[in-house]
Amino acid sequence: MARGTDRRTARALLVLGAVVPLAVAGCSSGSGSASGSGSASGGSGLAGKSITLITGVKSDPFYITMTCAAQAEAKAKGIKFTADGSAQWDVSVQRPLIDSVAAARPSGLMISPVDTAALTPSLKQIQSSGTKVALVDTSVTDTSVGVTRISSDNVKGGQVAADALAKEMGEKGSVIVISVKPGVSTTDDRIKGFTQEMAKYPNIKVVPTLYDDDLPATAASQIQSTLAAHPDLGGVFAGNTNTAQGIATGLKQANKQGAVKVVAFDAEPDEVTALKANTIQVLVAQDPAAIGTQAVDQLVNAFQGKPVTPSIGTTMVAITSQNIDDPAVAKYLYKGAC
Ligand code: T6T
Repeated sequence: MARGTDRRTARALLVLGAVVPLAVAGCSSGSGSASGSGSASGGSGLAGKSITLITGVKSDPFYITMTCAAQAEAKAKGIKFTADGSAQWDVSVQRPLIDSVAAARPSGLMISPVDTAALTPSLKQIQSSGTKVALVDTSVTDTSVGVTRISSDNVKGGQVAADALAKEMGEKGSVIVISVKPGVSTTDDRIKGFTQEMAKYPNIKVVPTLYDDDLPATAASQIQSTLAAHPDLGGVFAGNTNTAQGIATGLKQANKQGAVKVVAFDAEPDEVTALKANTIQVLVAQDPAAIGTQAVDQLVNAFQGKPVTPSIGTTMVAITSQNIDDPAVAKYLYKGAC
């Protein structure tokens, strides 16, 4: 495809989700867990302020990218910054991290709660003790939690995934969604948008969604059993990174790569490799760096008594083999380290 066409494709797709001015994300050193401190002057109202970030899964490049950007932004503002994340997508694993924040009482908490309800009481307690809470990526149902919520428009991302997958499948055949687990705001919204949009394609049958607990090995075996049960399986929507990795592995093991079309959320390095190998056809990439940067900025506003934006949507882009090398797409590719 001609370079000019690539550029038009990328630009057209950049309007996914709310279009907001994006800050340039920077990185210092470190990996998924990070800390650093700066020296805010007393006059800025930021002296002694601190932010802690707790991500969904520490080793996930989506959250590593968010952490790198947040760390750099906090450093630029002269704010002490620490980050940690769950070892896996599980309430019982994330809860002790939240408990330690409750004890440390930082000025600000950025958190990606792994469940829409289970962690709400702890977050409300932290908030009532004076810590300003920013929900980043995932959120909780109780709208009293968080001075700001920053994420992609995940319903929209699911709709885009459905249209892209329907096109890849020639608008016929069976399709399945494999996702993390029920009760996760982001992935629930993706499934909602996907299912609504797929209803527009009468010759595509959507079989019941499967959940892999964010475990690639589970997704790999689920796609293989789905292939056995639905020989006309033409497409899969992978709800996130780990799911996509597992599906790519499972399809390769079944020698079905390229034959069964895959649209996946996110753009971590292994997914990009699978896209280039045509095991995955479309990636709906988010902008985790923008989420991290803007959350720090909003917390700083809260610390300084300035207006805080309660809800911010960050952009996404649909990446294909046609636009993967376009410079406009580069900033949406996730990092494995800062
Ligand atoms: O898709 C992202 C994130 O948006 C979601 O909430 C959980 O999974 C990821 O971290 C990717 O693995």
